[in-house]
Amino acid sequence: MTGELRGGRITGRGEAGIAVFRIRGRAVPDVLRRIFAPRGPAPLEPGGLRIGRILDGGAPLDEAVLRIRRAPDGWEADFATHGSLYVADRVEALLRAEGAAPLAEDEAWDLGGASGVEPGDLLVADARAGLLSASAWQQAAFFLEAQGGGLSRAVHALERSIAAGAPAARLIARLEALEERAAFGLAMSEPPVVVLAGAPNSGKSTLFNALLRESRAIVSPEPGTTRDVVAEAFTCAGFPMRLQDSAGVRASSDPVERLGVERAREAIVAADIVVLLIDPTGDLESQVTFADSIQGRARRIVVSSKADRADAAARASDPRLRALGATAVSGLSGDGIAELESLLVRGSPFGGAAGPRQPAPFLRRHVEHVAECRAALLRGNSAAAAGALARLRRGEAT
Ligand SMILES: Nc1nc2c(ncn2[C@@H]2O[C@H](COP(=O)(O)OP(=O)(O)OP(=O)(O)O)[C@@H](O)[C@H]2O)c(=O)[nH]1
Ligand SMILES: [Mg+2]
Repeated sequence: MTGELRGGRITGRGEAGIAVFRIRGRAVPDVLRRIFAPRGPAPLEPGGLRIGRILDGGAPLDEAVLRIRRAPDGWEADFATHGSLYVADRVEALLRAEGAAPLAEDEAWDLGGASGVEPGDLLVADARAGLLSASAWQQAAFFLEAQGGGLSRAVHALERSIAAGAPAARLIARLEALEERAAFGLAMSEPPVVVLAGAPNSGKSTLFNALLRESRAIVSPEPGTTRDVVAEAFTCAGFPMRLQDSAGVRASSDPVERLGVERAREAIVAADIVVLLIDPTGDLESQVTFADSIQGRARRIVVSSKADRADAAARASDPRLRALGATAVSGLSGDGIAELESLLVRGSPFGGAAGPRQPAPFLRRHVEHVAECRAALLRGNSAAAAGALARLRRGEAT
């Protein structure tokens, strides 16, 4: 890391509103003199923001906003240009022509946010990848905390306690607390799959659209409308989930509908949570039989649909519906949607005691290392336990 100049684009490659570049090293002041023309007469100094133009062979290429700060080996400059492919590629070429070596992974993303974390900490990089793909606010909050070093500091503290010879029972209790939150963390990386299932015409596609708050799936009074499994990312009370609409399950002579029913059955088997719709205005007997057939495969939430209809409300007290613990919901009016969302959160790994600001392992690799550490402590091998945690932070395989 003692090169004269390292640099490159620190935002992802591709067309975008802006592209951000970073250069580091002793040569930064000279390079900036050649490729950046600041607006105004003040010389470039560390501190503050400057507006100016990037120069390509002396001619203006684009406007840029520049920030300079002192770094251990010279200056560090970040600058943002417009994110067109042409401009970004030219800036990359200019930096290469200036002799810039690529930034190391941890230099590229060090925004100064993670305190108490060693450079190159892979848990921070893992969290950053999660943050970049976050689609729900609880998920963003969780990964922001981990990216700020929350999980890394928890792992570091454990390593220090192992080195200090803390009693194994206390260490194991702390590891178990981390493991208890693993399901919560893993669900942030691999959102739980929720499948809407039920008889044809029971209102699955209408509910699908209502939960997504957009008209995504075709709705029609014709039973057997949905054929394929339709999947969408779904934010449930701020938590990330995958929502799937499926074909209504019934015996059919239509070969395409039969394929659809087969896919629906596969989706039900693979689901983390099945929301089973029962249309109280339809034939209850066959729907209850279907409900019984999918008990135990996944978590099941039974919904009594079309709650806005008077004839549906009239059958809400039917003992068969009550025995299934059905919640009344209307995809059409929105009644019961908020209750269904809170049932979904409670039925998912997000429903436990863990919160987004608590450190939790969030990749399978993390969970394996934590388990390896605990197993080593149980064997009385504290060196192996510390090694497992060090590999966890460095991102090495178990
Ligand atoms: N009043 C009322 N009608 C509903 C509601 N949900 C669905 N419907 C009606 O019921 C019919 C079937 O709705 P869909 O949402 O297409 O039902 P589905 O379960 O997806 O049906 P398939 O795809 O055929 O299995 C349509 O005419 C809808 O307008 C509801 O909450 N209230
Ligand atoms: Mg449908």
